[in-house]
Amino acid sequence: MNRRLVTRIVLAALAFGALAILASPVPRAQEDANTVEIKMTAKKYRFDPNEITVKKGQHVKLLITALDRDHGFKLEAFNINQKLKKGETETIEFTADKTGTFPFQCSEFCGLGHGKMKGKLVVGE
Ligand SMILES: [Cu+2]
Repeated sequence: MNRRLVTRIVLAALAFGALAILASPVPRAQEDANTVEIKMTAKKYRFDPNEITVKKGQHVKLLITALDRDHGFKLEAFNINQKLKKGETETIEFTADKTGTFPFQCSEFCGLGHGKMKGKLVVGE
């Protein structure tokens, strides 16, 4: 083997190694440890669960599925107003960066009980 060939093989191996590193999933342990994932359903006229408790600083991931028709999820304190399409699961993410009790409600008129379709988010220390 001549020197040039050896150099090429070494470079190819390095490139392959770099690619393997780039292609491997980036560890997100820090984010994952601080992320709380909550599955919810929405149907006339109720969110289930309708009370969510998290800790301040947590990254909240709500997976909400509207079961019977379109609904909406409005959490004003965190500037969230997401339409929920029937049969689809929407992912809503935010960081609970303040403590308190914050109401949420359906934001898509869904019938006579629409005004009562609400719940609350409790962010504790
Ligand atoms: Cu509604």
